[in-house]
Amino acid sequence: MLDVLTAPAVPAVKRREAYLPPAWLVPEVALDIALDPATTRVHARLNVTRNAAPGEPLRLDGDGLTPLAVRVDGVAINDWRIEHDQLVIPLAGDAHVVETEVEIAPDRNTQLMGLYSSGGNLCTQCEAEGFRRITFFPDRPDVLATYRVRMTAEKARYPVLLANGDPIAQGDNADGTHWAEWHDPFPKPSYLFALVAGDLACNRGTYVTRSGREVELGIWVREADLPKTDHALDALKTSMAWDERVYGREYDLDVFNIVAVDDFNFGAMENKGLNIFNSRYILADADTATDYDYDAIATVVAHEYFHNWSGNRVTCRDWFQLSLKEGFTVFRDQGFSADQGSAAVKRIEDVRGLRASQFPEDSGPLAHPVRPESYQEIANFYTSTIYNKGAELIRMMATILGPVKFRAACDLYFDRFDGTAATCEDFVACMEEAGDVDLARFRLWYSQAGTPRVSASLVHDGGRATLRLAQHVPPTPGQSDKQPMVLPLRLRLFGAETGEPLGPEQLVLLDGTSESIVFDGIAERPVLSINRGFSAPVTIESDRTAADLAFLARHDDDPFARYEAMQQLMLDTLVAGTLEGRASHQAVIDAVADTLDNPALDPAFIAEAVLLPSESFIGDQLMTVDPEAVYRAREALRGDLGRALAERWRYIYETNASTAPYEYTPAAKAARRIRSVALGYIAASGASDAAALAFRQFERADNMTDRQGALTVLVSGDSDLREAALDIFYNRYAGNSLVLDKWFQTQALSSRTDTPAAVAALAEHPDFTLANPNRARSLIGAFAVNQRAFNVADGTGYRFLADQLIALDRLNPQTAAKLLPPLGRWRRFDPARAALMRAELERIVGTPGLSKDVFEQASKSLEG
Ligand code: B3K
Ligand code: ZN
Repeated sequence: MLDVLTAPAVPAVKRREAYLPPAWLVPEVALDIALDPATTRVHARLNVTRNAAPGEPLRLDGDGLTPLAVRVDGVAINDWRIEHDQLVIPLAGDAHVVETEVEIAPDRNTQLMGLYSSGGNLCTQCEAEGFRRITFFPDRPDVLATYRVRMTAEKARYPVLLANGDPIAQGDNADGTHWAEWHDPFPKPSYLFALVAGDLACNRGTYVTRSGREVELGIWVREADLPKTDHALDALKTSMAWDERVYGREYDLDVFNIVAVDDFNFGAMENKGLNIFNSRYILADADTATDYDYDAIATVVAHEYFHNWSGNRVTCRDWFQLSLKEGFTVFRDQGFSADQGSAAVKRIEDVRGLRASQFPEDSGPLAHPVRPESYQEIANFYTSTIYNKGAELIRMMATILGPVKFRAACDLYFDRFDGTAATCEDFVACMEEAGDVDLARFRLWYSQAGTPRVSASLVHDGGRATLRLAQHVPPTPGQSDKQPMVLPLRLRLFGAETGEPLGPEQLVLLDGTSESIVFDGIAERPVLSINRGFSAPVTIESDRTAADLAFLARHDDDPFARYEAMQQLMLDTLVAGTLEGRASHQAVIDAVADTLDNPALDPAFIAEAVLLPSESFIGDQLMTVDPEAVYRAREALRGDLGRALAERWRYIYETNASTAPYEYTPAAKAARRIRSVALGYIAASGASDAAALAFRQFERADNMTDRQGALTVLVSGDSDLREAALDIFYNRYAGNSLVLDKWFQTQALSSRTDTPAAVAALAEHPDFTLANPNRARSLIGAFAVNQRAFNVADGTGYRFLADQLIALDRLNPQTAAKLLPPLGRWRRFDPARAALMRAELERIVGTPGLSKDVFEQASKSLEG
């Protein structure tokens, strides 16, 4: 007989098409919460109103909750029942007051969803479905309520009590507890609920909005971390001003608080008026944070702040619409960051990120459209497709509309849907209406998964150039036949002899399978610059020669296209080197030399342009990835570049050494960046003093950018200085968990052959723990994207990942599931590796008690 208790239950599938409006609305909520880490008592009072035909009972979601009391209109009732994790309450009238009481245990909450303890404080995370772990509620984003929250807690242990909205009242009780009441006047979905109770210090600031509202800003951290919060506070003020200037959006409450916590499943959370952040996206000083960290902090602070309009004031009708808020908000934070420094470098970084995370998603078993049709666990859909490809969709519409109409369309969207829960369709309809364009076929971007491939070939014949474009959207799981998409392609021709543009840039909307575009009056041989600024998130296959690409790397006036030409030249060389064992490196060497010698270029741009594509991205170009061959081809090219341009790298390294103390300015950042790129090439050249040079930089650095840059070089090498540097680094930062994460991560990313063994040993290190998501990701997540080490032929990398993932799933399913995708890439590898990866996926799927998060990812990875 089948044991029903242990039979693996396949989780229910939720479908977009099955959306029904809520049967009951909850215009008002009052929560009374007696906080205690072991037992917190939550009393909820909901004003509910009927929104469907009579007869429909009230259904409240609850995850792991038992009702201690249920009252309707002040009277205790017994005719409630529990059905599939829902509390079902029959209600006769059209409006009632429903009260429930539950107990929860924040200390035992290792999932970090709902109310949990972190570093001795109590905090919440509710998106997407965490509120149902705090109290019974219709936990769906289209039920918008105003919240009144009263918290009581031991005063000595939790002197600070924060929640959404504005503080109303507070007081002390005779028993050593105190209380505070907060009220949020803006109706919001439950996923935006938040509270924090803790022993926290505050970096305060003020911001006056353009209509004169004085907003009190607070960044709350452990007392000792206060000196590391100025950068985040500055970023917040800059974001507030930027959103007023660029989108006309003002802040709407009298207070805006941000709290940093150490244990957090992702980056940060945009709870109304009370953002809660992973401390890695708040804390920074020169000694502990890199330039990359400083940039990321500003971006995430801006992103969460921008959600106040794109997400909170206008929220999502259901979770299938997630990209409505996430894609748009990423697009907004990208625009913000582009305005803080080099827009060209920002675009390069964003496209590099898209190619590293979203393109593999789109070509693998977990591919899904920007607006998915179904899911088992919504937490698995906070993906690069929803966020980063979603942002590219907004960018394409902005390109098609132009800046003035795009702004008008955003205004229309915010005005029309303020205070409501909207859909992606609503957003596109606003773009159409205010932009006066037809986006009927553009909508395919929301429903079709897969990265389109565009082939471009240019024929020149007697004064006429003909550009032939054709597109193909590859099949993805569940979508075998694709229709052609609408692709906005910015393009321009350049004269091969003069190096001058042959006419202005054009925006071509390719919306059929193929199209020819004719250019007349083209006397000299034209070279094609296409998808400038990466105007469409596609892969371009062109017939441009190495000479054409080198030409564009020198003459193109679009910085992204210039970078792209260089990358394509490198990629072609590296693919040839991988497949044939050797390739001529001269064209790349000449193009790199040319770029280094060009005084007109921004050093920040040069640093990105001379970097080789990553091993993973080279692998993505191959039918079957051979990780060792990719590594060898890339090292061979790096070595040749290092030796052929040795004097230049030395010169750059010497002349960009800083004489002033650390400064986070675009110029100082660029100098550090190009210097670290130069150090990498000096090491790649095999120079005998490379390790000594890196070690000297490591020891003398007054900032983490230079220190970690040097450590990274040493850690992939085999000098004796390697261990010394690792020990010095570890001892210097023992007790600083964010920096120790870097210590783990740097080793997990090493290109040495002993990395798999080293990583397995690090998992036994006393400072390693699966309970802290940052630490788990710094070792396991980093290792799984180290193509050479993770894919070591004996399968030890795969086994390690599966072991860790199974262990982590028992504590924290969301974070475990996020680590799984590298195992799903088995189709990209040879049969032996594919079999080893599949075996680990089978082992995971067969694990008793597996979460639905990991089950969905692993089972789809086996099928797709
Ligand atoms: N909205 C949150 C992400 C929540 C993730 C839930 N699994 C942070 C953000 O995108 O701004
Ligand atoms: Zn977001």
